Amino acid sequence: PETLSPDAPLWPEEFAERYRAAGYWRGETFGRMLQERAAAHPGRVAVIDPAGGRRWTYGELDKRARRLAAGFASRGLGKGDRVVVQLPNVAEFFEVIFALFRIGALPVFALPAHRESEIRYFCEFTEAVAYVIPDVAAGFDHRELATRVRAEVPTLKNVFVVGEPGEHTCLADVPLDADAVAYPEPEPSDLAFLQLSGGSTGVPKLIPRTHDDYLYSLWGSNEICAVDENSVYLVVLPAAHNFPLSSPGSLGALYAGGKVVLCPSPDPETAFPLIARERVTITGLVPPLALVWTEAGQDTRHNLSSLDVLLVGGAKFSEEAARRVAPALGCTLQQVFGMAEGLVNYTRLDDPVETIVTTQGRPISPHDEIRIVDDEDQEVAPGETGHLLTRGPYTIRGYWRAPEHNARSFTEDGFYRTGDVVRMTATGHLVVEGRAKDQINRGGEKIAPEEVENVILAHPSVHDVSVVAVPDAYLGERTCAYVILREGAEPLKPVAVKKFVRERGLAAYKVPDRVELVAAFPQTGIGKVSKKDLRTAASDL
Ligand code: J2J
Repeated sequence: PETLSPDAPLWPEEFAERYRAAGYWRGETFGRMLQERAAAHPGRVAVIDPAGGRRWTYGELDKRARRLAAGFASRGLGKGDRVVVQLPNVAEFFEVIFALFRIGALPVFALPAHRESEIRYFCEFTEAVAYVIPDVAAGFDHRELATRVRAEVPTLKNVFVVGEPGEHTCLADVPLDADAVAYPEPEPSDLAFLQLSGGSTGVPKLIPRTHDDYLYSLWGSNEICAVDENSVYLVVLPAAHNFPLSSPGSLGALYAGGKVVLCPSPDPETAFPLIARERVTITGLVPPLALVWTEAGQDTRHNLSSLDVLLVGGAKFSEEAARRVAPALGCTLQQVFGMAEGLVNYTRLDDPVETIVTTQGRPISPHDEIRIVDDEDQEVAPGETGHLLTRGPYTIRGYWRAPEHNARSFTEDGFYRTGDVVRMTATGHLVVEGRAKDQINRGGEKIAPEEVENVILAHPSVHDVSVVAVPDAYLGERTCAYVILREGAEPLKPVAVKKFVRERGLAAYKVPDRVELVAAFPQTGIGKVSKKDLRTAASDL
């Protein structure tokens, strides 16, 4: 029988016991973890934010988190409350999430690129009580968006702003004396936060992760990526994304007592001087960025000699590109194939080069169960390609408040249907061969076609729409929207469709790269739109 929390299915007790007995779930929480690190080495630097030249020690980060936790608690935030956190790569990100971890409130990890459509949905669906934003980031005023969303979402009482608050609350005004307010602490088996799924449906699904399971994924990753107290992790991708957060990411580095350096933008001009100055040892990139860094690394004047490991993942990294990384940047490449739902695979640092450049790694844990199956859920022969299903000590048993999705996305015995098509080599490494889910992977940024289609369908001139992936040399995939206009409708320029999507408040990376007007869609045998034929057509554009 499954252990059911009201909001999400968790691990059945026999599995939870097994993971505890194996020593994977150590009974820690994020709040206590940071407190212990701060007690052990208060003066060691934890977070470096080049903006304002800030260097917070473990002692300072912990003190800030405890003071902010007291302030949040005094404003009525508490255990189980959802708080949408949307911050760029700034030090306050860690102050905020560790404060929320302490009081047991659940950060909902929005990305900086998200706009009104996504944010309103996160706030509404999670019944968020608070929303944390920067004032202006990348030229966008988040305060105005927050004002509109707050007017529409009755649960949303607080908007906390890093910077100039406008009509909202300045985050700097929230902290109180750390002992000013008493609050109950979360248990290790409690939810710690809600992470976002890449999505293949009309609205993004939310991924409930517990302290126990996520902390295991961190120290498990640290062992595999050789992260220890001497490691310096550079956060290049958006800090809230699962990859830079946990594989092994900023939280892995903090777990190990290492340093986290925040990179305000991912280009080599910004990142390389930071690597040289802070002696960065490890970072993670999506494939398109890895290509740019490889190019730039060949003849850079910056000293990158501290860099030991470059993780590349989030989308398939081509073998030829993978071969160029180590020579150009003078570090070891580590491929990582992970997902916010759980399972993370790494090539090992001592794997032969051929394995590192031709596979996407093998699971963190001996208790990660892998099944590769055909369309009828039957296991394929060893080495054959099939659908990847997985179950294990840090892979969720269900999405948050989504019983119908869960019936489809999980097997009856609790395996997660990843939607990825893979094969396993004789050494147990996985090779990603494709994807069965209706998702577009635009250089690591995931797009659910249905979400974009729903927005375009709202245009009065549009009769029908289908969004598909187009192969792209740089991003791997780009998006193309095929549009059928209503009879008698004014012809619609492709730019007008893009503008419409943007104005509806969708993140910029979801705006179709290309729009094609057509009279009809190719159909499958049973009269459904054939996305396969559309993709073939799109690849010839
Ligand atoms: C091919 N496809 C990959 C890879 C992810 C570490 C690294 C990445 C993510 C991530 C993550 C891939 N080759 N190397 O959370 O902790 C595609 C698969 C997968 C989906 C998950 C982490 N690495 N993918 O990308 O939740 O399709 O997590 O199912 O964003 O990205 O996306 P996401």
